[in-house]
Amino acid sequence: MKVRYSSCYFCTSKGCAMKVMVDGERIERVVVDTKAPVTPEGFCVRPTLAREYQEHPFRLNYPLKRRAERGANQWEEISWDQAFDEIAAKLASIRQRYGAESLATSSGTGRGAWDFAKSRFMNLFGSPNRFGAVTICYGPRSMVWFTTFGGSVVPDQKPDKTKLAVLWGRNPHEGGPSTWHSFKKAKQFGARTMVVDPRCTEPARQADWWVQLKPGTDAALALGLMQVIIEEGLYDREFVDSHTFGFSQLRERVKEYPPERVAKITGLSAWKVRETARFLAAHQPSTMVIGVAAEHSAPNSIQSVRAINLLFAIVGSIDREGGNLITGPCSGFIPDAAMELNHMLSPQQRAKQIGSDRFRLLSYPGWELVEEQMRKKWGERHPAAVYLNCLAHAPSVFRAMLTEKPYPVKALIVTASNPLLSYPNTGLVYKALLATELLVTFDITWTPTALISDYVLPAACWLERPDMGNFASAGAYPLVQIGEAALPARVPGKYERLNDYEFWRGLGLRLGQEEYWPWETFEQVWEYRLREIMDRREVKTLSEFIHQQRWELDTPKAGLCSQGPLATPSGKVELYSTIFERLGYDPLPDYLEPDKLDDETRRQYPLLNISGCRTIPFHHSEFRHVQGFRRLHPEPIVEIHVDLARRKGIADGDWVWIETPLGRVKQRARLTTSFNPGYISTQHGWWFPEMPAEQPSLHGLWEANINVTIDDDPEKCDPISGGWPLKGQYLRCRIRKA
Ligand SMILES: Nc1nc2c(c(=O)[nH]1)N[C@H]1C(S)=C(S)[C@@H](COP(=O)(O)OP(=O)(O)OC[C@H]3O[C@@H](n4cnc5c(=O)[nH]c(N)nc54)[C@H](O)[C@@H]3O)O[C@H]1N2
Ligand SMILES: Nc1nc2c(c(=O)[nH]1)N[C@H]1C(S)=C(S)[C@@H](COP(=O)(O)OP(=O)(O)OC[C@H]3O[C@@H](n4cnc5c(=O)[nH]c(N)nc54)[C@H](O)[C@@H]3O)O[C@H]1N2
Ligand SMILES: [Mo]
Repeated sequence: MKVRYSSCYFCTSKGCAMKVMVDGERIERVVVDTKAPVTPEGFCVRPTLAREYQEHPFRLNYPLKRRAERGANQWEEISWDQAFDEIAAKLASIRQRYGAESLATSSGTGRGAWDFAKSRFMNLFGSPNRFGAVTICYGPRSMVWFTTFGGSVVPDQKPDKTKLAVLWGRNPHEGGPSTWHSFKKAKQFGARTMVVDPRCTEPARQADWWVQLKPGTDAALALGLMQVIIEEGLYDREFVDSHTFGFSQLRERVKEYPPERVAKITGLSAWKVRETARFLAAHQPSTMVIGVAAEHSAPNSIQSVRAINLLFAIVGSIDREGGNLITGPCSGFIPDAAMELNHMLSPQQRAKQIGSDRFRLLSYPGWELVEEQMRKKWGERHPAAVYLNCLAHAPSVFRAMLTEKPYPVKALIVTASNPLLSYPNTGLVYKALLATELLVTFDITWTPTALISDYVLPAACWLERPDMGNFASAGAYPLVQIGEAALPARVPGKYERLNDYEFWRGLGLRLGQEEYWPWETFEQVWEYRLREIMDRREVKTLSEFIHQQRWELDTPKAGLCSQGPLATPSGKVELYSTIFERLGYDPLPDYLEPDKLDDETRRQYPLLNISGCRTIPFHHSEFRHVQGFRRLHPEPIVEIHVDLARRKGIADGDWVWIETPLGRVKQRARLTTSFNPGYISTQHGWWFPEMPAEQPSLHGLWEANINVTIDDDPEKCDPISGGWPLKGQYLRCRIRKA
């Protein structure tokens, strides 16, 4: 039996260190590599199910080509050479007829540190139309951090320093083992804890201070807290005076948010707003972990994230030991941005990025302004990768597929995402995908999206490739931690899978990109990117590096603000964002009313739907096919307040229709008292591999998938980032017993 040191990607972004015991081509056992710095820091159920997942009959093994109409589930097995040759020929023809911009790609949440390869391919191909989940997940946070602080922001929890740990719209009990363990540790060493969440989650139950605001009103709350803190003189004067830009303008803006007004918007009492402000200011430094809820709550996604960050800045918890640190890449490492070949995409092609004229922050106009600042500090090796911070607007791309406006989008390559489950307005996404001339899905397993594709290609999973956490590889944190493949991706007679790097390279080689893909394998890429660090340690190969010590850390320190200008236009923490101003947006945070709702809709669909709260063990639409996972959570659940349920004649365990003007789906009721009767909480990502694969079922795509009911109308998207609403005040619905 051998021990392999791998990076787990059963969830998103971190690449937790695992030790995989292998016997030939089989996994014996997976355990956490507790010596490494990035781990779940406690129990995580998913790695225990690695063998069932890796060997599952639902996995894709060889390239497949459709041999009947889309969705008929009839396939011909072909070689990788044939697949690449045919797809490349079709792409070349589409580029010739419609222009390079008619190729789009869809990405999900970060599931490996190979995203740079997609940007590289697309830059060389000539298309700016990479779109994906980061528009509503991490991208907004990241752009707010870059424009405000000139770097990423990470919590720096320390037993002797941290006075308060805050979870803001984040439930790590279900969705982030290491954050959950940090939260419990903070309690143990005597820090106070605070949770901002409309639902009484496990962290909320355990917190010293729980703020149960109305969904989608975080911007108003944060502005109101700043109003009290400034008016009562509770802010960190020294930090504000020395290191921030625009405090006087911010002070004027927050005057519009006295506790009484904020109370009306958030559903809290004015007393609670005041006491929350005092509690926060009295316990500094505090760490802040912001979840995805704010980013999902258009029209206030960006405004909320900005407001929360400014709140933590003025109380003095940013750039402070025990609070939160401003960070960047590890010295000696080549981060993703420097691997993307962004200079290869011409200004003319950049200007064609769909949605970038309207949503300018997380697309080329905003990214270019940020990149200029980043280069001043880090040169080429900066953390603003385009795959994280510069995207086409997904709902607008789907509309372009259907209407050819602003121009035709004829081909889509889907990698590590499942658009029929993860984007809202499934009906429209479905029609858009069917309207393409070429649809390619490159995934680890079968998915409903794969079933309607022209080519379905088998991807290596984390056990079958060397990899590093996304944050590290993007340069958001000065730590690199890497893992090796535990198992081969190709076993003659059984399967032939490629990892995502090999996939993009394979396609690139057939489209005249030979000179830009010098590294044949993903291992060679890592050796190139880690070379300086490896030379410092005098190791030659990736394998030696990993077996000696698989990580390198430049411990980030507080005090960056005093060491010279930050990577922002003013060189300071921009409470007033000059980049927002240049983009034509409000440079100060504000609370926007969801004014795209008419009274009739409000009356007919009175309930707010908090969609997609995380549940163990699933990761979005994944793992529904794996019995070990499914037994833990067999069915989709909608949580309903007992009073609402009584009014509707719904009992615990009943099937319930969730309806909107777009459609209806069914989930099973679980009665609760943990939130207000005006809301329900629905799960996302549900499909049923046990149901028929062929159209129209597509494995039960239309049964319980909450995104069937959610609108993605660009009018209701965040006006700055374009983020589509998945939570917040635009998510209205009604329910009845099925
Ligand atoms: N209603 C609602 N919708 C939501 C959310 C919500 O809260 N509510 N959450 C949103 C958020 S935050 C996100 S991030 C998105 C997630 O959106 P997606 O990332 O599209 O979600 P998944 O369903 O996990 O799809 C990922 C697919 O990638 C495949 N995969 C995993 N690893 C790899 C790999 O290494 N290579 C390749 N090629 N494929 C791989 C998996 O098998 C799976 O089919 O969903 C969003 N959708
Ligand atoms: N098990 C599991 N873990 C995951 C994932 C998964 O699919 N499954 N996905 C991963 C991904 S890609 C992401 S983005 C993260 C997301 O991780 P989280 O950010 O923790 O995601 P959620 O569970 O959707 O939402 C957190 C909380 O926000 C609350 N909330 C809803 N609306 C509001 C609001 O308007 N304001 C505030 N303040 N709170 C609100 C919800 O009640 C919920 O408790 O999880 C990651 N971890
Ligand atoms: Mo996400």
